[in-house]
Amino acid sequence: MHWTLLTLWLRLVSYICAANVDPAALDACPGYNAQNVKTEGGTLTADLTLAGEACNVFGEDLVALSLRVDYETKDRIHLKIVDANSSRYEIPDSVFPRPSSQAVSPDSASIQFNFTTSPFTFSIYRSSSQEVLFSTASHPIIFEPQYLRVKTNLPDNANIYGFGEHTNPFHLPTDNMTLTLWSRDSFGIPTGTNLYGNHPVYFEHRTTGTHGVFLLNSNGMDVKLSNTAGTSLEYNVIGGIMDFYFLAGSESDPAEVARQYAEVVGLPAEVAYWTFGLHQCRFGYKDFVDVAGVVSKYAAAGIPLETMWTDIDYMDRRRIFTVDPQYFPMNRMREIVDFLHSHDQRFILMTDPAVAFIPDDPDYTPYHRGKDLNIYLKAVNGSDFVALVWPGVTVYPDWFHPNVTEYWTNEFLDFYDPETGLDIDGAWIDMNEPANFCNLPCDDPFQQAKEQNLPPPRTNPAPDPNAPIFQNDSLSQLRKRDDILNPPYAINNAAGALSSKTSMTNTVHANGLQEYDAHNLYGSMMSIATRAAMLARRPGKRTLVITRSTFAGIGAHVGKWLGDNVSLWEHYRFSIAGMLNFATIFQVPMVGSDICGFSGETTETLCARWATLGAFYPFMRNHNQDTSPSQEYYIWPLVTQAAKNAIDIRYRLMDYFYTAFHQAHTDGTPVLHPLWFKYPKDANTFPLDLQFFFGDSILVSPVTEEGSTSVDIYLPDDIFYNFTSLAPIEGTGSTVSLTNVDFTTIPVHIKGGVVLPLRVESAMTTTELRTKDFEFVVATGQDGTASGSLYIDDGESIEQSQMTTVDMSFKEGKLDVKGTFDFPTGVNVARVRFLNVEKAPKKVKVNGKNLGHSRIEHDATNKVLDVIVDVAFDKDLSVELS
Ligand SMILES: *[C@@H]1O[C@H](CO)[C@@H](O)[C@H](O)[C@H]1NC(C)=O
Ligand SMILES: *[C@@H]1O[C@H](CO)[C@@H](O)[C@H](O)[C@H]1NC(C)=O
Ligand SMILES: *[C@@H]1O[C@H](CO)[C@@H](O)[C@H](O)[C@H]1NC(C)=O
Ligand SMILES: *[C@@H]1O[C@H](CO)[C@@H](O)[C@H](O)[C@H]1NC(C)=O
Ligand SMILES: *[C@@H]1O[C@H](CO)[C@@H](O)[C@H](O)[C@H]1NC(C)=O
Ligand SMILES: *[C@@H]1O[C@H](CO)[C@@H](O)[C@H](O)[C@H]1NC(C)=O
Ligand SMILES: *[C@@H]1O[C@H](CO)[C@@H](O)[C@H](O)[C@H]1NC(C)=O
Ligand SMILES: CC(=O)N[C@H]1CO[C@H](CO)[C@@H](O)[C@@H]1O
Repeated sequence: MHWTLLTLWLRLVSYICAANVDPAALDACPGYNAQNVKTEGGTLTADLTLAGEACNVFGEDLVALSLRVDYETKDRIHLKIVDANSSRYEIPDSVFPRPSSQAVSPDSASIQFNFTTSPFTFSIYRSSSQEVLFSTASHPIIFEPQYLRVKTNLPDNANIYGFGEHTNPFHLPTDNMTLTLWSRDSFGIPTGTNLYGNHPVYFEHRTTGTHGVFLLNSNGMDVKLSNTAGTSLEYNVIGGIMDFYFLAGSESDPAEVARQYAEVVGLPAEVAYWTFGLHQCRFGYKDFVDVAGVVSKYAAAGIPLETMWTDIDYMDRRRIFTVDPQYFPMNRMREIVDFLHSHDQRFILMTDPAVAFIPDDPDYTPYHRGKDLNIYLKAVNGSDFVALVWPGVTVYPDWFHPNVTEYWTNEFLDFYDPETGLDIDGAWIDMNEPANFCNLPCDDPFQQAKEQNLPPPRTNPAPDPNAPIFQNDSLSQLRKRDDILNPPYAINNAAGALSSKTSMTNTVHANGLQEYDAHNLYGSMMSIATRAAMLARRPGKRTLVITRSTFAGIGAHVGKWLGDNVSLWEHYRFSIAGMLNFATIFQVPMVGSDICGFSGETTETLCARWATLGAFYPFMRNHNQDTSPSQEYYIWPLVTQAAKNAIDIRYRLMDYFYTAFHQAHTDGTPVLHPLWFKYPKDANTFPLDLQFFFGDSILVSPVTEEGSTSVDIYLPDDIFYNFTSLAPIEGTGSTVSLTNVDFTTIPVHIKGGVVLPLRVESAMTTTELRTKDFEFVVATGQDGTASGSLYIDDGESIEQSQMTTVDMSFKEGKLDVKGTFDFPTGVNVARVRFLNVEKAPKKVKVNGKNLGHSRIEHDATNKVLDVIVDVAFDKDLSVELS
């Protein structure tokens, strides 16, 4: 048989196998017997030996395994099963540093490991209630060279959240659901397919508590949720080892499991204050005049633009670390960056990993420097592996290579040099799955580059190199495997074969690892290298790096945008679930979706609604595709107004959100919360993914249908306040219909029980915003009290020497604002507004002194008491009503 035919035939057979393996056949596998069980303190070890005749479903069953269980903290059990006879691929510690173990005694632990010996099955249960959280009972473990299976029983209608990246509902259907983890350039983010990033973690919520399970494994996998023969969750993994972290979570506070997950994957990086400002981007800005024009037009429309971005258009023939000399000449681009910086605005550019492969062009030095340092990923025969990306034929940096950090950092220092190059404020990295346009078998990438017209020639005329810009400046104001290309168990990769549209799985890293194992880490490793390069450019300052492909733990380094979506209502709605996955579960809080949609054609009303929803994404960026019509906010009057209204709310809340982000960086508390995080006993909240909390207390409930001005929202049994009127609304645990929701507004409620710190007004830049006075809004809860906190620092240094940390609390008619005021804010507390106040009090004392009546106003309709305080915000403050 011809070689390729044989391969095809084998591939076909393997697909059929994967598709047709009867779950019952897997459950009939022999499993393992546990022997030689030893316990010492919080550690248990055992030998596992195959318990019967091998079933060899996707290869030969390993005969001997080793089990090790560690009670690492009182809330975390680490369970590891490896091949007893030889070492297998495990994620290198350099990429994923393991959390340290406190080696606690099982007696003090809130979850317990339990097991049977023959066959070996295990369960994890809650110590307090003995409730079983994870159990492999009646599902034997299968461990073959390229197929690992672990399956747990779940309660009926289990509430499972996480795994990813995916475009499914936040509350995962348990009915016949396959979640595939294999980084993929997934244009259009089709529902039910594997997307860019890989986060093998889930949280399960019950009215009795919330726990989490993380499988530390970077190999391709299918996670299956099924309702046939009881509800179950099954891991089908094509390599690596079984390396589980079980997180106890808590019986009352769902956010606890998020904090425990952060202990395993790392706390999210703190970002600079400015990064919460508005970002504008598109693919298809034609030249520098176009880019400058967008900046001017935002200014002219009075919409606060914080950061201007440019996609690959700026590059010379789409080669990284170049500018097109005619369309985006360096001197004019530098003028734009200088202009932005002199107006307290910022600039960000796209950098892809793939380096144009043009050995005969001595002028393209980024290629040659990489070649000299030998940092390119290698094909099996040892030559540099070539792929096809935007510039045509390319090579990929190997992020495991010992010289790669030097290479990448130097290219950044050189091209982004503030004196001679482009002084960017953040970095945007893309195509790092890594993406490859070459169709398998990809035996002639040069030919395919021609067929695909890569890089495409520019069709628009070049601009006048001296064209004036910024005229309307209103701002001046390694292991041998049988088949590494087509393993016997074919995961449900939407791109087909594992190597399709990416690097070949048999390519080899400098440390000997193959892409088969390390593929899912590529984008994360590029992220880490890029952050290091950015920190080298501006030592000591926080940076912003936004990536497409991710792996567990990457939030400690970078942020993420949700990829190439479409201007569809479905994607507008989905963006909330996508964001909740990253911000709430995966510990990647700096996340957002392309506002108004990346591809396709947005409508005025969709873009208006999306501008308002996007104001509550942690990362707020309008971005679209070169083939789509422009969608900057100033294009339509309705969108301009919608954007202004929502950005006004966001900017006034920016210190509240910055405080939430600081908290996330400190202990892993999520910056966004699904409703069930706040109402864990209210089962009505479990499926909700069209409403969410921005920070702890701002409930966002967008309109979700085209053309509609109404929306049915759920209000739990609690007190809420209309953010605009500040009037109280009693939630009763039922649906409330909101009507006449204008296209320029978005329903926002304050959850009772909070003292919110707000800036009294918004501003055109975040720098200006920081000069505005504060006001406190006291929104009491059902028990009549309220509390909150506020953290302020210089907004950009990694190490802070002066910080203002304030706690606000209200009870029995008295608001106390107490803390340390080391960071000089230079602003006042202008006023305090007390909500749900029926009658004006007789007296109001500020710091113990009576306040004149002219400074007190009571709005009986909305029950708001407005107290003009006007004191410097540099010491403790009390406001007493009597
Ligand atoms: C592996 O190790 C076990 C005992 O640790 C032994 O019984 C077995 O024969 C070894 N060899 C292979 C190929 O599994
Ligand atoms: C622990 O496992 C044993 C053996 O299967 C079982 O009898 C016992 O009920 C389990 N304990 C808990 C709390 O699940
Ligand atoms: C399960 O889902 C797959 C893929 O979507 C589909 O082909 C299959 O028919 C479904 N099976 C059942 C029992 O619904
Ligand atoms: C600048 O203003 C002029 C005159 O008002 C107008 O024709 C032009 O389109 C504006 N340019 C930009 C980039 O806004
Ligand atoms: C690193 O780069 C140097 C050239 O500067 C080269 O001699 C060396 O071989 C490279 N290291 C590796 C491991 O390729
Ligand atoms: C290695 O293989 C690639 C194709 O996979 C081929 O283009 C290249 O010429 C080979 N290099 C050597 C040194 O054989
Ligand atoms: C909030 O108050 C504003 C101003 O009174 C009103 O227009 C809006 O409809 C109210 N929103 C909700 C959700 O009740
Ligand atoms: C959910 C959804 O509509 N996905 C679509 C996104 O766009 C791609 C490509 O245009 C479609 O294939 C998906 O169905």
